[in-house]
Parts: sequence; structure tokens; C-alpha cells
Amino acid sequence: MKRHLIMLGLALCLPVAASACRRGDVDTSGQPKTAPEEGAAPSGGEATSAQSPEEIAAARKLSPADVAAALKTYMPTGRHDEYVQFASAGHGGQILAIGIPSMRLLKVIATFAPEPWQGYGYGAKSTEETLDGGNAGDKELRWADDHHPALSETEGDYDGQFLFIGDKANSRVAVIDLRDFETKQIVKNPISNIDHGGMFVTPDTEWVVEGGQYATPLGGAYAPMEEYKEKYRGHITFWKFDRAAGRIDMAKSFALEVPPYWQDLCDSGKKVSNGWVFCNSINTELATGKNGDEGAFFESGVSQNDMDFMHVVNLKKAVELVEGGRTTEINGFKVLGLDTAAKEGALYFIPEPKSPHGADVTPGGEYVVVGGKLDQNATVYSFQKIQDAIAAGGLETDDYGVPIIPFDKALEAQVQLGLGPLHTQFDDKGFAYTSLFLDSAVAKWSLGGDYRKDGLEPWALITKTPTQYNIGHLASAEGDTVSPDGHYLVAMNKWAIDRFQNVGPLVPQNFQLLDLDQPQVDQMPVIYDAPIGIGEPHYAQIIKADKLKGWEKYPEIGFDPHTMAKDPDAPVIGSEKVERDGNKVTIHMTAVRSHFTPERVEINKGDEVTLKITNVEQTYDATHGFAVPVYNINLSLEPGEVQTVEFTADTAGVFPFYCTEFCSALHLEMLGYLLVKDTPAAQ
Ligand code: K7E
Ligand code: CUA
Repeated sequence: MKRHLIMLGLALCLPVAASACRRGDVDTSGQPKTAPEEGAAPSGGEATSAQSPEEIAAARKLSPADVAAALKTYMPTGRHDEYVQFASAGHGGQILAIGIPSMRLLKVIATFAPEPWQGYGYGAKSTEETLDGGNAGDKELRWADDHHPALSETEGDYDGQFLFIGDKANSRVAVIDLRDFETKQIVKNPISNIDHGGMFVTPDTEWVVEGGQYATPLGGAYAPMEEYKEKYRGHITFWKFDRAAGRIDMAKSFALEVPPYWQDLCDSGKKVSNGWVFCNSINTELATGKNGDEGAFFESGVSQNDMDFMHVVNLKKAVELVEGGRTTEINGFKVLGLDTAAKEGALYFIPEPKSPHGADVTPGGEYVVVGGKLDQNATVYSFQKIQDAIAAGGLETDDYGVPIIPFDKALEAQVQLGLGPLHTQFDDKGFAYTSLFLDSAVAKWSLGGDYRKDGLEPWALITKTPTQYNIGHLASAEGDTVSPDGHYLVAMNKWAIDRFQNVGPLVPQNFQLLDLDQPQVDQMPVIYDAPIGIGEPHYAQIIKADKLKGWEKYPEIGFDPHTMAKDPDAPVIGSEKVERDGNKVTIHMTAVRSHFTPERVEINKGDEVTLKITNVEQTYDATHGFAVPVYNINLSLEPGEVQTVEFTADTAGVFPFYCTEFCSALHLEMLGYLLVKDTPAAQ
């Protein structure tokens, strides 16, 4: 019964929490302030001709806290941010790169969805190939629901080399190379139609971990839901990353078969727990939904049990089993069976309370922090205690034969934080920060053990800052690595309601920047609101900007971003030509300020055309575009880049192609004519 009241609470709380927050507004100190008058639009202050800081603040009605927040986040022209946040763009299918503390949007990285500015998916053979890599059989997938980005790590620290992101909607992973911030690979999980996009890397990025979610028969076959318990399964997939190649190696990757509980978020062990992986799950109830008058809606069906299971994976052991040939194959993909994993000590469960969501490992790897969507506590498990319980043996098993470590044997602490704890991040001072969805707040609390050398009470709530509204994830600077930085934390809120100018019923989400560098330990004010107008971001990571070593131009003229090597056939100055072999036409073109060579290309209707075009510039930012009307071709050619386009000239007419980047004073003159004659192609 209590369970149902809590459920009702959840159902009601989302709008209630939001409107409560709206009435209870907060100022930048993070403390609730008195309600604004009903119906009055919050004023940002008017334009003013005042010049002195005091006069401007007075004219714009800025409090001292507002001024402090402005000074902490303002970035003078020409100066750069200290951090870069890589944020999922949710069902926008891309990735956002955002400067911190300014919160300026630096780039939308084209990932799963075509993006015309970057010439991604508009004719360039390389980008079409990347996107096609994520197709599901003959189904062309051109969107995604990005959940978790994961920066590559070396010894548990971000190394600034690669970025991965998971697509919840289609069980896919994308690999981005941070030399040019371009997507190099998309892989589709061959045994799974959907996952949680829960990407996390192991401390040296040998494995990119994908947590599953809604159970299905592995491999995608049909089975009736009456056979859910027997035929449906979950998975945790371990993608082998080949750092030298910059690609996931499908042949060396494998999936771990797990029961049809809904696997959720995972985190890798680090330092003392290196070699282990922890994944949440929900639906140990094996709920199958409401069907007519039968069953219950999933929302209550999966919330009946007081405990679900954290999955504890001994990855070293699992890899041993895989390398020892103890796998089967489904759709040509290696699967380590549930039976084998359970019997051989590769998989354990630990009960975890009340609709668990986040599972986050502390910087030293000693503890795993789990939030429960319907809980009031963060539950902290000790890795050492987990090891001791495994060593002691005599564990009971679940219905699928997986050994269960008793809750109290693994528990280190439960910290009462507030309603709906989800995700946790860390700082450099032994504090943890947990998002509270139902409370719409960030909780700061103290870790215990070796983290507590300052005399503060361990495992205790320190303060909460209200956020607007319904925070999901949060990200602190390098806050999930072995050496978090502190300084900044971004609350990623699901609702924004009235925080911004109305732009219609679809409302941007709100990233709120919290300042962790306050003199008092119990202060962490919100210092910036940044609207996110592209899909719902889930997770984000914040990396020190000086770790990113992006190229200013491609290293050689004729460089192919897909192979990350010089294309020996890339056109260069002097090699431009149009070649014909029957109805096959090859165009070798160059682009340089402010002309294409050749400028006039005359072909016949029906010709099969291969166009290769190199931007021969080597000047930083001298990008040229290449757009052909009607033919749906649109490229971005960064300095040195070559691209290849293949198309059939099936429409006769005159098509002025042109450069879409305003590259020079005579950019308007940077065009050419594609003339397609309405005569039969030569045979
Ligand atoms: Cu949105 Cu990480 Cu997919 Cu929680 S998850 S909020
Ligand atoms: Cu090149 Cu405009």
C-alpha cells in the first residue's frame, strides 16, 4: 500500500514539484526567495546607458549575488573557457560542446542525424558510410536518442582523444575523434533493438560498456510475452575499442546475457575496483505491462519490489571466458551466456532499493553510489565488502542462478538526501553531488572513509540547491574520473517552464551552472541558466579544455577524415580534370579562395558521376562549402579535406553549384555550373 502511495507521489510530483519551484523561485545564492507576484513576468532589467558597475547593477536591478554570478561566468571577447562540456542532445541525435563557465555553445557535433552545416549525410560518401554503419538491416536510421556520452580515458582520467555516445532508441554506439570532432563510426548492436545508451568506458578505454534496457529475445526474433521469463533477456555489451584504429572492433566485442530485468546505467570500477563493472536494473518483477484488463501499467508493475538488483560484473573473468571460447553466437556476435557467467563467477547481484537509477563509482573506486527514483537515500556499497562477500561464498541465487550478495553485507552507508535521488558526481574535496528529481535540487553530501580528513561528519547531507526544474543528470568538472576537479557543476533539468522567453509549447531544457568554489562548504549557488534548444540532454561530461588538442586544419592537403589519412587520389592544384569512360564521369575538383576548378562541368543525363573535391587551403578556418541544388549535395570542406560524392545525373538542367561558407570578399563569385544535357548518355 505504501508502495502505491509513493507511486502516486511520483505521478503527481513531476508537475507539482515544477509548479512549486516556480512559485518558490530561487535567487543566485541558491536559497528560496519570496514568490514573485502571480502573472508578473520576471524582469531581466532594461537596457541602460549607465556605465559604472554600480549604476548598471542598480539600473538592471541586479543583486550583489547576480553581479558575482555575472563576473564568474562572463567571458571577455577573445578569451576561452576553462572547461568544455560534452552533452548529449537527446533525441536530437547529436552532441553539444559547451564552454564552461560561459555556457556558450561551441559546436553541435553531427553524430546520428544528418547535419547540413557539417556536410554530414548530404552526399559525401564518407559520412553516408558512417551513418549507414548504424542502419538496422535494410532500415536506414537517421536519428537517435542520445543518452550518455563517454570521453576516452587513460588510467581513469579523460585523455581528450575520443568521445563515445549511446543511442537508446536503436541500441547503437557512435565514435567521435576529437582531433577533428567528427563522427567516425556508428555500430549497431546486432543482438539488441534497444538499450539505455548507457555508455561508460573502462579506465583505459579498452572497453566501451553499453547497458541494455527493455528486455527482448536476444537477436531480435519474435517471442510472445507470455514467454517473457524464458525467452526474453537483457544484455550488457562490451565493445572492444581499438585506440590505434580509432574504431570499435566488432569481432572482439561481446555481450553478456543477463536476466530480463531492465538493465540501466553502468559505471566502470576504477583504481581498487578496476576490472569490475556495476549496472543497475529495474523490473526484477518481470512485469509485462497492461493488456486489456490484465496486468498493470509498467509504471506500477516494475515498481512492486522493494529491491531490484545491481549487476556486478567481474569483467576480467568475463573476458577470460570469452577468450576461452565459452561464448555462443547470435547474429554473428559473441554472447557470453547467463549460465556460464553465473557459474564461473563473472556475474553477481546485490539488492538495491526503490527503483534504482544511477550507479556511480567514487574517484578511488572504493564505493558505488546508487540512487533510487522512489527513494530518499543514496545507497553506498563498499567494493571491499562486495569482494569479502564473494570470497565468503555460500550465496543464494536468483531464479536464473545468479549469486546474490546480501544487501547488508555490501552496504557501507545510506545517506538521506531527499526525494528521488538519481545520479551522483564527485569533486576534489571528498564531496558527492546527487540530483534529486522529485525535490528538483542538487544535494551536496560528504563521503566517508579516506575521503573525510577535514573532520566533517562522513556520509551526511551538507546542503541542497534548488534547480529549475526536475533535474535529471548532473555533471561536475571531470566529476566521474579518478581525479575530479570540482569548481563547476551543471544541473541538467528536464523542465524549464517559465525560465525563458516563451517559444511555444515545446520548451527548451535548462542547464544550470552551479558554483562549487564558495567560501562556505554549504553554499553552491546557481550562477547561470542556459537554454538547450535541441532534444533532451541526458548525461554530459566536463573536460579541462587544455586536454583537447583539436586540429586547426587537416595535416595534409587531400586528407580524408573518414580514413584519417591522405587520399592518394585527392585532387590537387594542377590535377583537376573531368574524365569520361562510357557513361561514367569522374570530376577532379579543387576549391581555394575564391574559385572551384573546374568551374564548368558539362555532362549528359544518365551519367554516373564521381566527384572528388579537395579544399587545398592550409589556413585556419578557410573552410569552403560545396552545394549543388536539386541533387541534394551539400559538403563542408575544411582546410585540406577531400570528399567524394557519387550520384547519377538523372535530372537535366542547369545547376549552379556554389560555396556555402562566406570565405572571402569574392565568396559570392565562388561558384560553377553543372550542366546536364538532356541527351542520352554515351554508351
Ligand atoms: Cu536520462 Cu542517464 Cu538515460 Cu537518468 S538517464 S536522467
Ligand atoms: Cu569558398 Cu565561399
